[in-house]
Amino acid sequence: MSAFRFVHAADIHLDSPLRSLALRNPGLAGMIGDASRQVFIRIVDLCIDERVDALLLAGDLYDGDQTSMKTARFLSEQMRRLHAAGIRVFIIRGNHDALSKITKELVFPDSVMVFGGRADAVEISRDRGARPILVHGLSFAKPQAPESLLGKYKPPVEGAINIGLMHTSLDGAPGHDVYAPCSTAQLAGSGFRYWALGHIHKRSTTEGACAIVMPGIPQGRDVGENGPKSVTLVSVLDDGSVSLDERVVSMAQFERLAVDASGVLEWRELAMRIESTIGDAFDRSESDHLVARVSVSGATPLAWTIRRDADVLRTEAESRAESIGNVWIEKLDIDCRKPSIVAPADSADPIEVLRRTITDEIVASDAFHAQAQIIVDNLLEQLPAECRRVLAPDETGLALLVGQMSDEGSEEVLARLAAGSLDGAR
Ligand SMILES: [Mn+2]
Repeated sequence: MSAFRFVHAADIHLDSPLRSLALRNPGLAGMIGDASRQVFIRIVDLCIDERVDALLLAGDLYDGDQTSMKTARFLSEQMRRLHAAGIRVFIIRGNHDALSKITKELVFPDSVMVFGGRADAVEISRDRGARPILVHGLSFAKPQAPESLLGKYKPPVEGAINIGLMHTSLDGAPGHDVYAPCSTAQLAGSGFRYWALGHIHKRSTTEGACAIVMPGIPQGRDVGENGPKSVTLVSVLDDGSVSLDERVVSMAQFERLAVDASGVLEWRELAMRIESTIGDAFDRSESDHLVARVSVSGATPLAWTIRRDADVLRTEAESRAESIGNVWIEKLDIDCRKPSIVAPADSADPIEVLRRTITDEIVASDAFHAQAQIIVDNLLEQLPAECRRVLAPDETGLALLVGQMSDEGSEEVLARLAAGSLDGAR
């Protein structure tokens, strides 16, 4: 039985501008900046290595309409590689590249089909006796598509295997713009065998009489697009059976990593916990590079020192990441607190005596409250109204804020006094 095999990818966002976070580290910025191209080369390599019949690109191949001629030249080169290997390419435009001049002006080899703003269907030429296969597509003509595009597609050809490319936000997610909305139930009932979707950057698949695949972005661009990223290698047999094979292609994967600093007494120990956390994550990573957002939290006597020397800790984490190799620290967040010490009420430790004085006599006093209130009022006055509303939504909120600031302030003063003895631990 003859098989029709293709790679389905979407949302390549070629040469997508960097999001601010990666810019701090020029090496990281360079790697991520180049990643969308490297990943596209990998997708083309995969097509050639697997000797597939076609590559389907379901929208947002470019990030915007201001794409440079360098991007155009790069893309032409990759299209020529596919052409030389006898692999057809089917492209639709999405909301990001609806207006892109490149897809309109570039002359691609005739093995590359860019669908226009009116639905079309192309029959694949196959061996004699093989079941007919049609590839349907429709591009966004404008960056907006508030209504479903499903009704605009040509009806599926009966007896044939119909494959459709569509850029859609599906049922949509609250708070996100709607693009060519339609439900998976509507797609499933369309009579198509496979829907090659694009737009949502997170992978999802529905199998059954109609396979509906959203491959997701093949290279994450920030920590919001975390984890390994992939394309789908699809095989369709004449009996209508479809098999999906997810192939990871991401160069770098973003991950949020939590480091538990609970009970850590020495700086060295903390650095080791960070190193083992990122080392384990790198071992699990399916991409060449790991870009980590590290959050250090927990109760430790080092809490104050960690906060004071956050830059030193970041440098420490970066150098450990560098020694592992191909690991990058995108950001280091700190949320450590001092362990609550339950000292006997009659403890003679001078810091404990001071703590009792601060909490029981000073912070609890009306005079302190009146003074704190004046300081907070002065500070609030200097803030924009929207910040004031967040910090002190109402009178109770303000009282809570003052209480919380007083507690944190007291802890910090006490930590400063206690920290002297621990500084040597670094
Ligand atoms: Mn899109």
